[in-house]
Amino acid sequence: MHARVASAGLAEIAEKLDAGVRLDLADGVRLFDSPDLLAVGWLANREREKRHGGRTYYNFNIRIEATNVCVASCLFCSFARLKPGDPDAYTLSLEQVWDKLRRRAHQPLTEIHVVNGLHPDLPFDYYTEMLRGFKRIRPEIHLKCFTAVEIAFFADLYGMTDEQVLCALMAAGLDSLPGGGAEIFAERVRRKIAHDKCGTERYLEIHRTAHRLGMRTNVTMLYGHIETSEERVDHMLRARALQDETGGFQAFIPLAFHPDNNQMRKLPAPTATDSLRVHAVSRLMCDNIAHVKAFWIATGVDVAQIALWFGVDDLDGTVQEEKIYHMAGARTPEAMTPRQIERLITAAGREPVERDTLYHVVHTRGASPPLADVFAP
Ligand code: V47
Repeated sequence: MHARVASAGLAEIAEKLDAGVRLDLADGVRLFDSPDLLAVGWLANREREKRHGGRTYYNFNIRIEATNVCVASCLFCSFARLKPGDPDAYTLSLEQVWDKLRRRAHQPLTEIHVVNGLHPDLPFDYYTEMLRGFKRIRPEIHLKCFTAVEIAFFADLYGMTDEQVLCALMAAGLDSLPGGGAEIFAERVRRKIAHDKCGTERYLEIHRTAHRLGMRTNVTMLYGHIETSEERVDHMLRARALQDETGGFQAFIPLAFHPDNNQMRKLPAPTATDSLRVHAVSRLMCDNIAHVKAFWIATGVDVAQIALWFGVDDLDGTVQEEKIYHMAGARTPEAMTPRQIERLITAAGREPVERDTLYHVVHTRGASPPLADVFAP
């Protein structure tokens, strides 16, 4: 074991990891409390390299937010507008939504990621037709659309079960679910920051059902607001427990809270070291979830790049036209080209791999030698 890990008081945790013994809540909290960020990162990097070596995934995707009209009033949200008539409220017509894809006919996209507000007045057909239209225009593109919170909302609004909603959307072309809407699973926090949308049990149940129906999904965690270290670790453990049951999660995605223009604007944004630590602890706790993704729009590009040595093996995608974070103060670009993403990864001493949504390799460029020891503190 590295001396630094021992002097950081993390020897017992390193031994557990060596022996394949799972970390528990107290271990996770210790990882958050340890003053030595590099020691925590070293452990996370070791787990990352065991699974992926230096490989770092990204995908060529677009984000479409078809409406920001939303009946929920989450304290962290700067994107939602409560009523269709509000000055900044918008709802795109299906033609406008499809045009976003048509305009990118020249791009070798492999994924469309759709997240919307919870609009009270649209018919269910709006969503099924949206998916059918995407498949008509580009049948080969993977559709990762609608969070579990949206699925629960559709079920309640249209008088269907969660499973019926999922099946109808799958019949229209849905391929997987994104991980949004998880926020923090602990009831204390969820009651405060997201009191009027689907609760933790239902979020997890919808992912369970999606997995049973054969879809893969992601799971997120919104960090850096009012949650404690214990609540962060509890969140990771609840995701891990469902993964033990189903194996359907592909990636765990920590999302850095952005405080501009929302009801928690008095809180400071999480710092760079907090972000690095959250990603590292996620890698260590979620031992059964293959990928830990840094959403560079949320962390900032620089932190996302450094996180490649703190447990992260995935940088999400080219994204394009992101609104949720930019309305909350993100100063990151709205898109990166595959070349820019690859340059970031290569400059970090990692090996870029373009993947599709299901982590099939699309392209590998410039394999580099094993890098396990480069990071030894
Ligand atoms: O659930 C909203 C978050 C999420 C803010 O599955 C905010 O591949 C920070 O889930 N500050 C939606 N975060 C985005 C999302 C996502 C992103 C990237 C990849 C994937 C994936 C999913 O955005 C929401 C919420 O947790 N969010 N407002 C804010 N002010």
